[in-house]
Amino acid sequence: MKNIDSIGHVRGESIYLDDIPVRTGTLYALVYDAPCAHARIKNVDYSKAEALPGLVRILTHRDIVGENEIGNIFQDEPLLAEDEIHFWGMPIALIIAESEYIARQAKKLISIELEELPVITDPREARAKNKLIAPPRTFKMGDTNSAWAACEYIFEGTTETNGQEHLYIETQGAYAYPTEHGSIRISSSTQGPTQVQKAIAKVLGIPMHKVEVDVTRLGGGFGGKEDQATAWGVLVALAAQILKKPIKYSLHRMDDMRMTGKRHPYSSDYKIGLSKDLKILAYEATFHQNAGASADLSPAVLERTLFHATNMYSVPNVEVTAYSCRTHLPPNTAFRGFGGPQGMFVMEAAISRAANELGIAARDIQARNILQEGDEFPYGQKAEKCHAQKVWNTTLKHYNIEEIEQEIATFNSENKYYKKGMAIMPVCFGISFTNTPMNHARALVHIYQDGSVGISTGGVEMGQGLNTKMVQVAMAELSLSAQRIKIETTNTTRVANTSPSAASATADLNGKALEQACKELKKRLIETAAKHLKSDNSNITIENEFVFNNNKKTDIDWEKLVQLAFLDRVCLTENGHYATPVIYFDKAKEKGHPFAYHVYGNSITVVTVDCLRGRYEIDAVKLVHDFGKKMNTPIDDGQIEGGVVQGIGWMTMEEILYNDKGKLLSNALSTYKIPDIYSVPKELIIKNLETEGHPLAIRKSKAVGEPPLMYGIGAYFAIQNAVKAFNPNYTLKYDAPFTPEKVLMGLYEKVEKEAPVGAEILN
Ligand code: MTE
Ligand code: LUZ
Ligand code: MOS
Repeated sequence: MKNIDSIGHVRGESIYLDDIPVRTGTLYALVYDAPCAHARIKNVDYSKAEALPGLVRILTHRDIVGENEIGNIFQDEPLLAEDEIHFWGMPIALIIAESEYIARQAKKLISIELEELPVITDPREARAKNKLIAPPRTFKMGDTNSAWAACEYIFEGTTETNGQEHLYIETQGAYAYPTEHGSIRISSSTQGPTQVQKAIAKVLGIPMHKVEVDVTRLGGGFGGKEDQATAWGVLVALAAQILKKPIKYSLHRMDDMRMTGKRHPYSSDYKIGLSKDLKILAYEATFHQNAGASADLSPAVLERTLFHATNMYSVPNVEVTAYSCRTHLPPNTAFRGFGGPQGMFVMEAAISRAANELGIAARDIQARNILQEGDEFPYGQKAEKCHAQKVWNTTLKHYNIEEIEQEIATFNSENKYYKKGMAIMPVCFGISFTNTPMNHARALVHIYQDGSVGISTGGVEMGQGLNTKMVQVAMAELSLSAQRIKIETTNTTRVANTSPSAASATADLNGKALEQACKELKKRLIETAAKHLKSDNSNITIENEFVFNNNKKTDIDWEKLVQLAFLDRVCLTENGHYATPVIYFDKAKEKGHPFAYHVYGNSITVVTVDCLRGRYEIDAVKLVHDFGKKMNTPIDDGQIEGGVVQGIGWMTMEEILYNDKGKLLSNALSTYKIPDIYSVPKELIIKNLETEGHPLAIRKSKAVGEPPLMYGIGAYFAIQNAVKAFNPNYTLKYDAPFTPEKVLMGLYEKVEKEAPVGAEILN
């Protein structure tokens, strides 16, 4: 089935926040944000700005009736700065004007007096100064201390992974207007409507039932709107409450890049020990997460790093510790993979390092340590329905790894200034919010008198194809055609207390709730049919919009059936509720069964490095992915393609830079390079691993949103191998992204100066 949004998107008819027609009298908001990263505010002078014609009001923390607090996991994040600034871009005041242009003019007229304070941007420095968001966490299995003695080889090192800007096409934004009885209605570009509702209620000092949050769809979220859409929603709601006017705020791209958090940079240490026959006997790692100025989702991200520290390998002795370090950067947040990629990079770096030292291929170590059915993860869950070995073998066989390696060797021996490199990147990703209480959802289904169906769920469409999958679920459960089904906006008054659309679990959780609701409605309709046909419920089926009695088609079609039920006063509305069974986690022991299931995959990445320029191309990413019983090929393959390219961007070109004063230097698309059409692998082949699918996945079709991003990690190691092929003196470094500048430096690191490189070409 095609994505139900395709035609609307192509015609420009799909509605995003900025497409909502504005009401008469709408005013425009703009944040006045901190011009430094850490300081005490001595005085802010708004008087010149306030005198500007068309300026309506400037709001500060003093205007807040409720609490000046939007922190979610921890209450450590003021909406508007009070006495102290914690990061460059921290909101200080909200300018409200008759137009965005006037608001921008007014912003220039505000002046501030500050007493600057020391700035920390480095997580290791924060740890040394004991600036932690929360106490560190350790996952432990076996006993690494005694295992080292049994190891033939031990290697230690450090790694760095940088942040990543979400660059959703639609920037953050919200539009609020007051309704009656002191209530407020907000359209928000958020992955978490309930989170926005809750924070508004708290800041405005009103109950949640007075706040209605509505979301049609997002122009991308990628985790950046899981928690960080909240501030903008609260700000416009606050202004609407005070001014009793509709207030709109849609962020300028550069404001969004400056003020919002990104993927967490990590600085990590590893120690890996292997037996003579390359079995990984012990693995230790210490992760320093750069959380930024407040907690946001950092503790949850940190935990997912620990959960994925050993990726798709079985290691008997593991001890991994993670520190969430408070710095003066914008609070970092969820980003596709949610700490998982950061953890897996360190493991792959350790393997790469060991392989290089031993003069073997990384895949010799990888192959020897693949997770097996029944193996225990360091967090206590056992690998069940484990496809790790199958996905590994299928990849190597299907794509003929020996042939790929031979081709690369031949190419490299025949070419002096172009070198190819290859890497294998397996992925094992756990599906469920690691915080067990978040794994639930609801769906509200109305069957209208004419037989058409309206569905509301708690899930947010952000380009991942959720709504199409929800249509497919209802079609299957009610035996209906797609045209009869409409997916409504996501609205807190129709579906309440939702978890954000995240953790790749949205289709599973909301789809299962929807299945539940449809099953109940179908039961009622079958009872109606049985009554009218004077038959037994068990004899009735509904197929292709017709009632069958004892497998014989009757003259009752769907519309007639709904009419009969309506006249019989049968309830044609149902609310389904689903909570993932089986899962639990004991944080005191750091053991449990946190995931409904795991997604497995494996990929081969081949690159060509231009050894004169340091540029590279991704020749191919060939992968085998465990989709389960795939319910929508175009959508799921699209998720893989997008995830792979986003992962390659993180690993190779997207370089977030702050100066030591905490100012974002990569603050625009001219200074922050994201993948374009030329960055896409020349060949991207997706093979479906044939399996049964998983009963806890929606229609046995496994979650696919985040896992593919981690295939992109292969690009780092493939480029590294190509650099090594050109320059044997190059010392392996694990400092992502591997930008063309770093590649060039690596190519000529410690190279003897005989003739200028490329001289013979010039001659
Ligand atoms: N795909 C598109 N097109 N846009 C997005 O914003 N977000 C990703 C992934 N794929 C995203 C996307 C992230 S971070 C997650 S968690 C999942 O989609 C969320 O959707 P799901 O739970 O339905 O997979
Ligand atoms: N969000 C969250 C997530 O709150 N918990 C999670 O485990 C998670 N995992 C991935 C992405 N977002
Ligand atoms: Mo995705 S990082 O769970 O929004």
